[in-house]
Amino acid sequence: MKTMPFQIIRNDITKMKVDAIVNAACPTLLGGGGVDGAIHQAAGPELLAECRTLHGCQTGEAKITKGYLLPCKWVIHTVEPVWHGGSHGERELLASCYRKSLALAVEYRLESIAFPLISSGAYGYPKEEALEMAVDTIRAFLKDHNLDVYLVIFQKSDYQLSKGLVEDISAFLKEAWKGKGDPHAREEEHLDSVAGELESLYIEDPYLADSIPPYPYEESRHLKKPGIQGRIKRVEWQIKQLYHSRDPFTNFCVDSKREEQFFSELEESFSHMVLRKIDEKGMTDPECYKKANLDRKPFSKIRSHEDYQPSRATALALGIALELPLSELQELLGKAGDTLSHARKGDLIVEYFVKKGIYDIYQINQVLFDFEEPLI
Ligand code: AR6
Repeated sequence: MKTMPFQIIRNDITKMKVDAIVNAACPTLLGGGGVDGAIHQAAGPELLAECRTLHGCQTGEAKITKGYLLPCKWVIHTVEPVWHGGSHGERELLASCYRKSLALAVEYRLESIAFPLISSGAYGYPKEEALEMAVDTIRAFLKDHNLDVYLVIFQKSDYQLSKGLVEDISAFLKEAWKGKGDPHAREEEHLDSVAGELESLYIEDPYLADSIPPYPYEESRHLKKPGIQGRIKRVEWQIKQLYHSRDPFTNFCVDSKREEQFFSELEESFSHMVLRKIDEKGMTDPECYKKANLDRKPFSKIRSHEDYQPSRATALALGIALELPLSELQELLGKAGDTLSHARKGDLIVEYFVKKGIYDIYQINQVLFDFEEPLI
C-alpha cells in the first residue's frame, strides 16, 4: 500500500482514527449543526464543557481540545468564514483556518489530522472553490512539514470539481473506449493478446515451458484478487520469465528489436531507474517524494534496496513526480511488475494528464477520487 501524506477519502469524520480531527465550528465554539453537531454528539458532553472554557474563537483562528469519546485524541476547532460573495476576505480567512489548524497539529507534534470541507455547508462557500482552497493550502503546508493529512468527504455531492475538466476527461475516456465495448470485454481482449504472445513463444521453442519457475503470486496476490486482472498478471509474468531465462546457446529466436527492449528493461531495476531519473532531472530525493505525495520511509527503501518492488500506486506516483512521458511511465511500471492498461479507467485518467504534460499528483488524485478510482 502506498503511504500518502495527503489523501482524500469518503468517510464520517467522527470515525477517523487519527491524532486530530478538525471541527468546522461557530465563533462561540458551543456546537451547532452539520459536522460540528456530529462531532459534539460523538464526543459526548465533556467536549462541550471544555469548549466553554475557551471563550470562543475568532474567524480564521483555531483552538484545540481533547477528543473524549471520539476515536481521535484531539479536536481542533476552527471558525470559518461565512460566504458573502467572495469580496469580504473569505478566501484569506478560509486559508487561515487550514493553516492555523495545521500549525496547531505541528505544535502538538501530531502525526495525522483529518479535515472536513470547511465552510462548504451551512456557511455557503462555493464547493468547488472550497475544495481547491483546501487542497492548495494543505499542499503548500506539506512542502515543509511531515504530517498525514486527510480531507474527509462526507457525501459525494459535497465534492465538486471544475465541470469543464470533468467533461473533458469523460470525453477522453469515451474516445479511448470508442468501439471497444465494456471494460470487461477490453480486459478480455488484453488477456487474449498477452496469451497469444506467450503461445507464440512456446511455438518457437516448445521446451521453454520447462524453464519457467512456478508463479510466485498464486498463493497470496492471485487468490486474493482472482479474476481477469490476476490472469493477465500471470501471463505477463510468464512472458518476462521466458525472456529472462533464455539460454543464449539455443536457437530461441524472437524479434530482435523487442528482445533488445525487453533485455534493457530487465537489466535496470525499478530503484535504479527512479534514482537515475532523479539525477537526470537534477531533483533532490525530498523534492521527488514530496512531489509524488509519498512518505519518506517507502522512498528510503528505494535508496537502500536495489530490488525494491513498489506498489502500483507508488510506481505511478514516482513516474508522475519524475514527469516521465507515457512510454517511460509504462517502462517504469513494468519494472514494478505492472502495466498501464486502457481497460482501467484510473490508468486512462493518468494518461490524460501525462499527455497534457500536467504532472500534478494532487490534481490527478482529485480527479481519480471524483471518478471513484484508487488514488495514487
Ligand atoms: N463528517 C465529515 N464531513 C461532514 C460531516 C461528518 N460527519 N457532517 C457534515 N459534513 P457544515 P460549515 C460536511 O455545514 O459550512 C455549523 O452549524 C458537510 O457535508 O458542517 O463550515 C457550525 O456550528 C460539508 O461538506 O460546516 C457553524 O456554525 C462540510 O462538512 C456552521 O455550521 C461542512 O459543512 C459551519 O458551516
